[in-house]
Amino acid sequence: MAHVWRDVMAVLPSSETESPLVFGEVVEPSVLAMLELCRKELYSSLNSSCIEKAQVILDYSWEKLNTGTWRDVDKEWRRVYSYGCLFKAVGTCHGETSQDKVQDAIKTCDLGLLMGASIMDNALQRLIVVLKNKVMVPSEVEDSEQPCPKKLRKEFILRPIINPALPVQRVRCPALESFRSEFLESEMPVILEGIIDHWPAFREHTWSIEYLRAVAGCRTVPVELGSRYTDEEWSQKLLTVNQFIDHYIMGQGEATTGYLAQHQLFDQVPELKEDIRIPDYCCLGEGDDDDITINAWFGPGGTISPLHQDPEQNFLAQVVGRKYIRLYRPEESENLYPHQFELLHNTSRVDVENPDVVQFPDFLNASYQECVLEPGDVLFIPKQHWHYVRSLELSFSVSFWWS
Ligand SMILES: O=C(O)CCC(=O)C(=O)O
Repeated sequence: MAHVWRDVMAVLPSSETESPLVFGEVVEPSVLAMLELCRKELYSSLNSSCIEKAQVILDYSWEKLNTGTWRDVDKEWRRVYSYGCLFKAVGTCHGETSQDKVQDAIKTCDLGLLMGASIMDNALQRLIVVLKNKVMVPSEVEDSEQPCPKKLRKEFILRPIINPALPVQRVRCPALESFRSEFLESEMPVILEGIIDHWPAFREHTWSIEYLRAVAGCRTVPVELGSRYTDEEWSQKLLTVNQFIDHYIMGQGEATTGYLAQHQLFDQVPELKEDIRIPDYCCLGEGDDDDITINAWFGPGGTISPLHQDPEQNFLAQVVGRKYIRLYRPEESENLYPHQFELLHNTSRVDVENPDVVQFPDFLNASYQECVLEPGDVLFIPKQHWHYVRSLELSFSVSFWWS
């Protein structure tokens, strides 16, 4: 793997002095001294000792990131963590490099992107662009390691029977004003048709497993494991997108359900963000585009998001596959038996499609609407509306939370 080091170093300024390390006083002088030493060794190609120091910085700042609530973590510690990741990733690429080393360096950068804060003109993201070009593309890996073609994991998926008396209305490209008066102001769910057909995700870069592998296969992302986040055995794990697809979509021996449900995917993988557009209707909110949270929901058929409510307006855009969705108005909350604990008070205890009517008798009194969301549909879920979601096949949706 020629030129890895040269290309990687090109991401950094050409000399140490061009990248001053400046932190607020919350960061102790000893940590700053360690960072400076680490950087010095990087520029002097003393990579193994630099990696050791970077690891000390990572371990120390990791403690700070995990003390107290995330909101209260000082951003300076997130910057320190990012520097630790950057120096470690660059150091890993010195000398003889292998696919494994490059993959390790990408993972280190991803951890910095997930847990750290932006440093040096987005150096971690720029480093990933360089490293991604050094990783074997999936078809090369497949040709060399996987003689058998893989098939999608087969699930037994219950087909919903939609009650025609309780449908969600469908409207094609309504004008902004009519959307505002008929749906936003009256807090009425609606399926908007034809408003995302122009997304590159449906055209130039049709989203598929192969495409995801190509743009994000080597990227490390947090994955939810378990059928629903309310289950005891539910957990989260860091995996590459390729590992997630192999284990949870292609189902190589995995019985557990895995869901790539996260709000950082589009910041982590800008290629995917370029394939989508913020719906125009979001301009009816108060914030600007930066205030909108964009979430990715990628998983196999049968994935369930338990009945819950969110504090913001939501456009749930369906790109791949279909999803069954049940909606309850906020006034029904009492009939939906929300959890008592603070953390889950926005989530119902009822298993919507298989309710325990002895434990939750009033659930049957709650009126609801339901629909199947098809590729190209966008469901408007007004804020605080309870929603339950089950994917009917391999599915990729994008939701936009806005206020
Ligand atoms: O698609 C899903 O599984 C859940 C979507 C959701 O809960 C949301 O967008 O708020």
